Amino acid sequence: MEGATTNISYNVLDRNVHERKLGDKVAFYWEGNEPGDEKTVTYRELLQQVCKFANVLKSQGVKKGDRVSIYMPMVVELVVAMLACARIGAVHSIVFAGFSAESLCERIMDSQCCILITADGFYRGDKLINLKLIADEALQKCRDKSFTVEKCIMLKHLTKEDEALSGSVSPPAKRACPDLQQEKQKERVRKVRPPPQVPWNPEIDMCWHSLIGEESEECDPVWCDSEDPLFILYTSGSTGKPKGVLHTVSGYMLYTAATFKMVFDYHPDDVYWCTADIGWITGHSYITYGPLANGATSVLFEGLPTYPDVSRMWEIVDKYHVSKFYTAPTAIRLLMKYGSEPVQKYKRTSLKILGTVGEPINPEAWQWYYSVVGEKRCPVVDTFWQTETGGHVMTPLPAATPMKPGSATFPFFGVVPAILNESGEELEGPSEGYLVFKQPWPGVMRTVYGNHERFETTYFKKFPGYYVTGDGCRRDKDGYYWITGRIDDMLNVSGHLLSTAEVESALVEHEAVAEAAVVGRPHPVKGESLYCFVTLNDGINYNQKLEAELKKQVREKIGAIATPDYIQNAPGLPKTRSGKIMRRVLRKIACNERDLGDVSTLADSSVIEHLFENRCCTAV
Ligand code: 7RM
Repeated sequence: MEGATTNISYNVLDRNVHERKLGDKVAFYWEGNEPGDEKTVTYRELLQQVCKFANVLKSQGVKKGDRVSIYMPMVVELVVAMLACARIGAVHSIVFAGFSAESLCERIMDSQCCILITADGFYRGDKLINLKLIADEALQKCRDKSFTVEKCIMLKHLTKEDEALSGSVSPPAKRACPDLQQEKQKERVRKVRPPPQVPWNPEIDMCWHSLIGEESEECDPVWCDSEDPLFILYTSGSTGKPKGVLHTVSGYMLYTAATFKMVFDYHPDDVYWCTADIGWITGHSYITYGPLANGATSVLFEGLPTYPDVSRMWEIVDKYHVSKFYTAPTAIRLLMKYGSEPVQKYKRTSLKILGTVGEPINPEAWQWYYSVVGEKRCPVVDTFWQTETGGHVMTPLPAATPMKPGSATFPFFGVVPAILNESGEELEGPSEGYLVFKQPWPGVMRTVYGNHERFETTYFKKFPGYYVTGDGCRRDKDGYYWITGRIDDMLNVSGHLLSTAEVESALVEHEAVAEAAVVGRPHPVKGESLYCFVTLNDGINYNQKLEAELKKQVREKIGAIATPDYIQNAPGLPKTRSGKIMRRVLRKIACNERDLGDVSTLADSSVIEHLFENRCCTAV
């Protein structure tokens, strides 16, 4: 579509309001961390807010092509900020609000952002995150490395809009008529919660609400070329330096709109809920762009699946009558640990389709999701895709594709997969090897920001003529594709290539096991031996009998070759903030190597020490 012009914010907002007459339709039901803290935003209101904030960005000198760094919690204003960038042709670079100052600094500098948009702070469960404090630390780190960001816009999310901040010189914000019910609710929340620490530098810092108060509710979209950049999103690379994945306007727009519509079988009366954070690609594609392009109504959830209790998800499903629900295997396995009772406390009769993304889902977790959550009424769409692919590339179409638990089934329209062996030969029929794609599709990334060579070497060099996903894959006799996990996570035991997913799945099938992670540990004879970490279900104790049962189970399911050499009881596993198990770190623990490399994406570092202390020294 090169040479064509468009604007994605126009397509997801103006068209819905003016042409499709969806102005009064709810775009988002925002549900806060605290039950009862809620807000509804219609398409018309979203358009107005986006225009106002786009005008703010223009007033601050932001122009087409400029990069804007966004570091915000899961609030409606995060969507507003990203769409405001898109409206004026600026390139957003969202950094997940769980990242450290160091990570934020690295990403700001790599993309040379001219402005940072953040918030005072937010709560995740009981934990206060002082976002502005971290953002300031990041900007200081940038300055120390001779990169200065001169402007920072801060949303007051935990502080009242007209509440003064220490050192603040901003005038009280003008504001619309407050909704009393909402204000009362916020009051309640604020009382029991200590306020965030908000450092303030009047030379740099500006308040979101005082800025928008001045601006008009109209802002013409800036027309962009089809291939103009839309956003940069960082994804971790094998070298430790994150890659700035760059997506462009119209291919990404078309692809997220089409996959959302077909994979979730979108209907106008749906209430759709994707539990991902907008800081990840899943949130970009399937909270913001895909659903809005279809004029859908979504739930935008700020909190945690376990707060205030492990029923929260199902409570929200009933509250908003959610019909399409999209989450990650890690969340399913987490909730599975607590059994079916917290799920069955709620009706869930509105649910029609369940989706998963992020990791291979083990058949055990799939069955629980399908039978307990969906009561065998709802097709499960296991969607395989990557930050790089922009949208779903391997996925069932609900109720049309016969499912196999744990398989992402077949390619989406226009995607042509192949399985290659180590020498780059295409394998036919049932086979296992590298998953590659043979032709581009609209949503594929266009470059690594500022490093096109890295783009070529990472994805196109190993097997010239193919896009290399980096994932292993098996095709069965019926032509179904089974993602076996990242190629670098494969094990080679006595010359047999084993996927970690296979062994983990066999372990999780045992009723005592909630989650498992398997890594290779060098072995003088076998090449690699299997070191398994297992997280047990609530209330179960680890003992030798269980250990023997687990060994037996894997041997029976896969074969003697896969018999675990070591099994370690692991109450917690090292995971990225998006919930993927960091097997690279576990490999180091298995070998007792303390140099863990880059752990900036690690969600909770306290689990590491515990795992080191309880290492298995002798084979089971
Ligand atoms: C959307 C997202 C990409 C990696 C990918 C895979 C793994 C994602 C599935 C999956 C098996 C799935 N983007 N992955 N979805 N593996 N089945 N349905 O997660 O860039 O953060 O990660 O995630 O390894 O390469 S991502």
